[in-house]
Amino acid sequence: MLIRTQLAGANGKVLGPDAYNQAMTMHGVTMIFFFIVPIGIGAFGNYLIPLMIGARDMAFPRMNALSYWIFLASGLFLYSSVFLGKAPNCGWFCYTPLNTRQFDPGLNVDFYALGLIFNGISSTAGAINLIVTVFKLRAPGMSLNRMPLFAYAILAVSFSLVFALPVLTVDLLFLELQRKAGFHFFDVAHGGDPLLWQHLFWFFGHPEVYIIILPAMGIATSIIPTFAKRKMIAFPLVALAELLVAFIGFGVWAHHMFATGIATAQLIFFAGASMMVVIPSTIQIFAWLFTVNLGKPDFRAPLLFIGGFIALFVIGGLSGIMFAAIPFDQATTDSYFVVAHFHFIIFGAAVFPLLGGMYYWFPKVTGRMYHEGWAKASFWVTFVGTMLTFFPMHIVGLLGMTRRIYTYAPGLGWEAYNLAETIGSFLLTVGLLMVFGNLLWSRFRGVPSGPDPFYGGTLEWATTSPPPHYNFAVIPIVRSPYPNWDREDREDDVRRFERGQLVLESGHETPASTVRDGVLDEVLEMPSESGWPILLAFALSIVFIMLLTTHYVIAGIFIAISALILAAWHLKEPAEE
Ligand code: HEM
Ligand SMILES: [Cu+2]
Repeated sequence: MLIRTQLAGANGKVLGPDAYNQAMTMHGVTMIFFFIVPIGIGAFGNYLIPLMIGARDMAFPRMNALSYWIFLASGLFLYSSVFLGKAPNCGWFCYTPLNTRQFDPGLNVDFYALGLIFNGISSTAGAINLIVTVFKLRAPGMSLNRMPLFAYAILAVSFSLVFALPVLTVDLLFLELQRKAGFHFFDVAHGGDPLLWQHLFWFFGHPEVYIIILPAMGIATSIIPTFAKRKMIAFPLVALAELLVAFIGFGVWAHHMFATGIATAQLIFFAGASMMVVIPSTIQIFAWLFTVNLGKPDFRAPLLFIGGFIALFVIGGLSGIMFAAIPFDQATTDSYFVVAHFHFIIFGAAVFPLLGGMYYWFPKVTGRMYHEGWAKASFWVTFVGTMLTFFPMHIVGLLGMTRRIYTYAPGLGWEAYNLAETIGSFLLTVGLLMVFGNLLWSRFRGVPSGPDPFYGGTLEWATTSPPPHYNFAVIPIVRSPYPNWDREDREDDVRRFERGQLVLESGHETPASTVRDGVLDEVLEMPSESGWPILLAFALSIVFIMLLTTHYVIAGIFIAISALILAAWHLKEPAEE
């Protein structure tokens, strides 16, 4: 909002150039690494996956805690730079040579590099945890072709994180070694290459955009069947499309580098691959639309947000395909047309399903209903605000406004569009406050919802609202992708509970099953509460602070302490005793 206020008119005086660079960079870095990725896998993934697959917990509960504490610690680490006035100021992709000590000598870039390496540990551990949970902790009978589409989306995201994040970590490591120890990875004069930074960054960066959107696609495939009152059409194709989006996403990174002078003969492959992404994306769009049209849609707030998502995703997707055409990209790269494109995709196609998902699963999380009328109003205000904020950016971009400028001169024909964008962003803010206000109010005043107010098809609706910490009193047996609609099986759960079958009530037990067919394999004894994760996160925070302030000996000591904590963590697992 600071950025938008500064750009509302020509010659803005709200932020000076350095303050603007810090605000713009922190907007991008926070939104990508500390909001949209963690809310997808860390919040929705963590909360829903065990419930949807009929498990009692994630595969590695203590590593899960570690992921959370490192997420928090790395966020505090990075945000301390804001209060020190030394926040990253090089843009969210922080290109070289701007990121070198010669051009950015302060701690700003070191906060960026070390903060993201630190944060990467959390996401990588979280991704591994989700992969093992989805593959090994599904309820008996939940074979891969009966797994919820949300789980497919989360699986695709987690594999993308595991393959993409190490590349970013290496790139950031190279940067810190060049800044602190005089290495020459990106230094032409000593045989390095500034484009290496971009290749490594976007090899991570493009899959990152699918890591952002796939949880949202997973939420859409959960909400649509419930409110269309029918199963998703082409289930296997939609599952495959979710995986394909992630896979193709690893072969397009150089479309961010169409204007760097790389030979066209090389670029055309990336242009072709970028166009190919349309196929799995459109398969999903048509499957969503046909399922709604062939069903009996009930446009309650969650489905409305999904409707908004589809409309904004199509607008953002259409401008995306335009960039795959190299000449068009070379004319518009780094203009506000790009900023418009990725906000339609990120805000429209990722945030809207997240907001719809908050409304959809609110009754499950709290046991209370949100206010439907207020929710519908919050949708329309947010939708109109989104269109007004980001659509004019297309036009002012084509009129030549480049991104990252902290102000502009009058008389270029940009004022009206920027003013509209800023008014839109305030309207959008009102919409978001209405969503959160509704949820906060309903948390205390909402009418009781019961376990299954919308009659959803997946397993989270088969247990109480809120669910007990062990999720299911009796482990459900699954025979279709929509087990909660298999009423007979759910009634059989009660009978099995009375007979004590698959109740698993001694200690911390959860079933494990085979990867493909979901056949009950063994019963796992899960670890119990532990202080090791928070202790390890704390020790690692000291390591990163010492690396930032170049106290390498103390950093070494705390690396040793972290290793000791990790060893102790595995020595005395109470469960085994
Ligand atoms: C809430 C409403 C939002 C508004 C009003 C907004 C506004 C803006 C503006 C005006 C810029 C361009 C800054 C410039 O080039 O100088 C920008 C950049 C950016 N935004 Fe947003 N944005 C919003 C939401 C989001 C969300 C939800 C995400 C991602 C989850 C996001 C990610 C980014 C990124 C990555 C950049 C690029 C920063 C850079 O150039 O380094 N934005 N945003
Ligand atoms: Cu890309």
